Amino acid sequence: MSTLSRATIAQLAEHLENAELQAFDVTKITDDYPDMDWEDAYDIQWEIRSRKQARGTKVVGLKMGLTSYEKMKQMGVDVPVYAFLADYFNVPDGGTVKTAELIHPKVEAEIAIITSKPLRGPGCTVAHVLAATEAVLPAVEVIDSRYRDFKFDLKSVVADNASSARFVTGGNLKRVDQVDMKTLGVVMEINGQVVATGAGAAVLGHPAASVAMLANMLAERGEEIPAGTFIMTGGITAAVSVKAGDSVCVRYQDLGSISMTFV
Ligand code: OOG
Ligand code: MG
Repeated sequence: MSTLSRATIAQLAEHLENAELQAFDVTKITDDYPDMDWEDAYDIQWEIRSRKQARGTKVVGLKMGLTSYEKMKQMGVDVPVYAFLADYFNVPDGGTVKTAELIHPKVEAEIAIITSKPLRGPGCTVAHVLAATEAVLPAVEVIDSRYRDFKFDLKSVVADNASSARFVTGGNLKRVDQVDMKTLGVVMEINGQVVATGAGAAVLGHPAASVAMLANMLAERGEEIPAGTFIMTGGITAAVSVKAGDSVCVRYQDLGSISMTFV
């Protein structure tokens, strides 16, 4: 059940998308719409997605967020969320991220998969996800909440496309039977210093559980995960703030490393 009118959803989508495109921060939308519900929040996110697609932007993947206890603790929330990845979010491995286009970026080490078959909930499990995983690969997400000081609640962050801003992928692509996503270790370095470490199990016990949850959440809107979808399963550690001049390198057990420089 949604509570907001179509006109309000369209207006909030435009407001949040402008904040993203022009890199200015805004107050959280639940301050003005305290009664908005989950469906309203996802309606706004899907409206932002439609606005981008209408301009020719391609959706190149999906992501889960707030899937690790570190992240939930950092942000003071308790339920995972999903969002979409647009083509222009993608930065090549070893590339540069322009901080002038962002508000207050943070980096996250994630494990990503590419599906080989469609996944449809409800009732999607880790087993279904493993059987439908074409490949496992490393990814680093650059998040950039449009909300002032990264202060938000779950509905506000869902509407804001879960803070999605940029992502880098690359490294080595492995078949699902060649890696153990659960014990897979990651080491994040900024300017050569280790700033965070973790393992795949930080993500809901197993990164594939995050994808199963995505399929089950999409099912509530009658949507599925198509075959061939790139999915980032969520930050393993708390997100780390970065600024112009920083170089980030994340090393993944068995999957190589990913790096980028902030300018
Ligand atoms: C929301 C996005 C979280 C993740 O991987 O947990 C996310 C936020 O923390 O701003 O992408
Ligand atoms: Mg993330």
